[in-house]
Amino acid sequence: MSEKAIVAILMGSKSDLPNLKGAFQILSDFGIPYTARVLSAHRTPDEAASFARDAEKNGIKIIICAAGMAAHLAGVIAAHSTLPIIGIPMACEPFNGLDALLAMVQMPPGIPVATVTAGPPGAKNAALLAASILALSDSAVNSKLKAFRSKQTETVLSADAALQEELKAGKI
Ligand code: RP5
Repeated sequence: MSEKAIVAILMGSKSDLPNLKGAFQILSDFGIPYTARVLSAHRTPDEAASFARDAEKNGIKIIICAAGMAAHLAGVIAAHSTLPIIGIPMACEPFNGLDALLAMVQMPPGIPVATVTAGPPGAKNAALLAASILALSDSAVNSKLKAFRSKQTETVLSADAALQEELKAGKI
């Protein structure tokens, strides 16, 4: 995206990127300018802290952080910024994301991280949550969010209608 980014997606490793495609897609679909960085709480602690400290003055409004294992990225970013921070636990072996979920969700009172579920579904919800926050003050994003919900409802209702037809026809 060339427009000035207002959402930043941080990932603890480039290996997280394939699981984050849904977040990029939703931000693109909603016309929300974003940027992305590989920054690690453990492997690049200084760069991660400095990104967090400068984010607000650089025009970032929301930071999404994806990390696996001992997933401290979202918490460290939240420690250095008062922007809304959304955490996505990544599923890694051997504990499949439960480790990252607990590391991310168990923030001490005073430094919140809005943690979504692990993996690709969490990535989509992180972007939708960012859109909901932005929709409070951006009517274009608000309209897109409402259209997204309507379309989703239609998709489920048409799947239900198809299921009823299959039941009636004795196919199930
Ligand atoms: C975390 O460790 C990353 O966010 C990633 O989910 C996990 C494994 O990283 P790599 O060893 O693949 O770089 O910090």
